[in-house]
Amino acid sequence: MEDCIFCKIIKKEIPSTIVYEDDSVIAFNDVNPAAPIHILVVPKKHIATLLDVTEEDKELIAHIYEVINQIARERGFAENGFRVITNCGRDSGQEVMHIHFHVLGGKKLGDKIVE
Ligand code: DGP
Repeated sequence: MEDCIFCKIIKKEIPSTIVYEDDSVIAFNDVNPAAPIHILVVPKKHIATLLDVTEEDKELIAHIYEVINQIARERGFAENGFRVITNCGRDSGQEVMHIHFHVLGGKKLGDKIVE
């Protein structure tokens, strides 16, 4: 999608620190990290929000969790643990309208998921 910042990252029109890429998924470091490890895992297909996921995306969504699993093991933070967050819509504070999975770790995260 033309005005989508993550589509521009996928097309390499905007630079990012890519940590994983295949035909359907890209993962890169968040520009504004909230933890020592803060990776965004993003499908290359433009899906605006979690509410726009359909039956035809089920393999893609499952694949995203495989990718997260792989990244966590390869980058050495699987054992200590991590958190995966997908914001959806206004109350969540979703800023980028291209579905993405925040992978957070590298320290003991707060006990509360929401403030
Ligand atoms: P969300 O609030 O869930 O929509 O999170 C969007 C995240 O995307 C936020 O943590 C900052 C990150 N982000 C926004 N623009 C860019 C960018 O141009 N590059 C990178 N690497 N991350 C970005």
